[in-house]
Amino acid sequence: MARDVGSGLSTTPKDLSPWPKYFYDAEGSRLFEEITAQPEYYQTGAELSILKSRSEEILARTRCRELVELGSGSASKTRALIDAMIDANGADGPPPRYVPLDVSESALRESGERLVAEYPGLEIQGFVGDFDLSLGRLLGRPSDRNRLVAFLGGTVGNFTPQKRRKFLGALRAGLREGDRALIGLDLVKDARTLEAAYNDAAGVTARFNRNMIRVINNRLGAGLDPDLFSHRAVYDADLERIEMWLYSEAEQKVQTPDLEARFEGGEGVRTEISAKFTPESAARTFEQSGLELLDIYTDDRDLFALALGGPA
Ligand code: SAH
Ligand code: AVI
Repeated sequence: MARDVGSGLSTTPKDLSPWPKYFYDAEGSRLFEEITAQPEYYQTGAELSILKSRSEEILARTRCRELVELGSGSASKTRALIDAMIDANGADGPPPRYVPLDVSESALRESGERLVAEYPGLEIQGFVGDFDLSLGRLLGRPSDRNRLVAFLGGTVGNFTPQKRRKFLGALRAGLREGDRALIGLDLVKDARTLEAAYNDAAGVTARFNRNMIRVINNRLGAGLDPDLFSHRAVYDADLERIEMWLYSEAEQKVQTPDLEARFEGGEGVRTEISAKFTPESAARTFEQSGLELLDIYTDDRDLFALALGGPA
């Protein structure tokens, strides 16, 4: 982490967006859940509506008995897929299995405990880990079932373009014949709707953004003052992405054995990108990674999409 943060704070402009995982300690996971309940943050409701209306069709079509979920978080939307997987599987063959992976241990434990209680017939094997590093190992586990690998929430948009290609390439390489991938993509739309979603009136996204500074303080002893940072999120229509930034209102210095950095007063650091897709850019993204795009499902307001793919 010291190496990542050190390199992110030594570029001009400062850029921590290649490492969105540093948002998600227990407090970051809690704040993300709070974001999903904000009226401006349309993604969660839109994706849930697609999952509710299409899960049955997706599971009937893919006939998967194992649901692998990357960056599962609270897994609250996943129930639609789990229900459909259980319904689509007759009494024959191995029981359905759910395999979530998340870097946030608290989110994984809480969601796992809830699901164990709710679904007595479901096998659950959760993994705490970083999908940047362990996707190959996760998908390389032996399995006697067709797998549906879900990556919900639009988290694929948080990768830099280079990391996105690498990640989807690794996902493609890990899919076996009969496996499918289901990837949530937030869609391009007017800048006002997008910027409102990342600058909610209650200030929850601002707190989520500042939480990255707290994580850096807690883990690296950086001693930055989170309250000196102001939050801004802007939509770049050319790059089709939201960028979240934090601006230090005063000069601040970090000097630890592992990390040295300095913020000028007014200097910013990009903390997150969140790419938005069109059906065309989604198809291009899949093609570049060797994934065959089988279908794109959208909600009735075309806010969000779920792309279903398989090994090409
Ligand atoms: N899928 C959920 C959560 C999305 S938030 C939803 O749709 O609501 C993004 C999730 O990805 C968080 O739970 C976070 O902890 C996890 N995450 C972020 N970077 C990660 C990484 N490198 N490896 C594993 N999980 C990661
Ligand atoms: C997890 N990810 C898809 C969220 C997003 O919308 O990019 C994270 C987030 N950042 C600010 N608000 C929500």
